[in-house]
Amino acid sequence: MTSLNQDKDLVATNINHLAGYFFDISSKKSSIGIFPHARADADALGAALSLANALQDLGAEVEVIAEEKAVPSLQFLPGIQNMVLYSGDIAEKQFDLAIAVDLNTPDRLEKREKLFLNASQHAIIDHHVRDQANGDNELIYTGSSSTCELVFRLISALEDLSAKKIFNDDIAVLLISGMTTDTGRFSYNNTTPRAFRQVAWLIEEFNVDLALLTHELFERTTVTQLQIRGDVLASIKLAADGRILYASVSREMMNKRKATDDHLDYLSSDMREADGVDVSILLRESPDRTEIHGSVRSNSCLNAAEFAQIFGGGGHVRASGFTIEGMGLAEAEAEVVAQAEKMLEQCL
Ligand SMILES: [Mn+2]
Repeated sequence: MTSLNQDKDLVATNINHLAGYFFDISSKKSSIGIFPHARADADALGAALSLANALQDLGAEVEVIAEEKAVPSLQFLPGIQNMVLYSGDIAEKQFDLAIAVDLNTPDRLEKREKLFLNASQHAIIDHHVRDQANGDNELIYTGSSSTCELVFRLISALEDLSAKKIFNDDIAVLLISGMTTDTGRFSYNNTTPRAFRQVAWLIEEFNVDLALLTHELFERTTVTQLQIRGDVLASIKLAADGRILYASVSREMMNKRKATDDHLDYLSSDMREADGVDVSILLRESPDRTEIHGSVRSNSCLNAAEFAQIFGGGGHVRASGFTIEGMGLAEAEAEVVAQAEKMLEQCL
């Protein structure tokens, strides 16, 4: 797999170009819709809400349009109460500019795809792999730890252009939340020196309660979550002589505990940590049982992004996701595990 979006100088030019464009369109008081991906995480929401805060400051009318209500661990994010939940009422709205954050193909916007495409102009800010060069107003850089790291650079450029202070306490909390989660609290290989520098500066300059942020993002749990995690971990299976660890979560398992999908967050990452495991795979039935959602984590030569692409998904080299339609859980499990075995064998 190649990525055409890793050129450092090109990225700096791209950031300045996009900031100039955002500055112009905001000063015309344009209407801007910002779109995080479905089942938004802290990076997607942190990027969307901080960019909304900044562009509003520059005169734009900005709405963050979400697919669904944010999960409980993200309810503390500043500005989340102003987020608009997508409904049919706004389906025909036409924004002057629609910005996708933390995704690079509009189909990841699910129900909101049409609303996004309906806008007069479009921009994309993302750090996921895409085998296609950046188009106009597209800032896709896989060398960035997170979309929030890119949004930091954009806001910095906007401060230069506008000669005013835009960063504030809320933006600091939002950007730190995105960078902290996407880097696994600065432990994954995607962690960049730049992310450390940005976070250090934000903590220096603004009022950020790091202990509260860490509690909300990583530590808080519920009895339900502990129970469903226990059920899933007790059901894990091994393949490829223990190199693949996988689990499939049926709706019966979820319903028994009254669990929701976000209760399974980070579980595939935890599974990957078992000694000797090269790949972890977590499959779960969608609430309406029409789809199987897969989450893959790799410690090894298996490229998780390439793996997910085979099933129509995508992501990063070590972490990715996909959705399978028209297959039951058992059938999907057999296919996915067979594919992982094949790819592990090939990349030895
Ligand atoms: Mn991200």
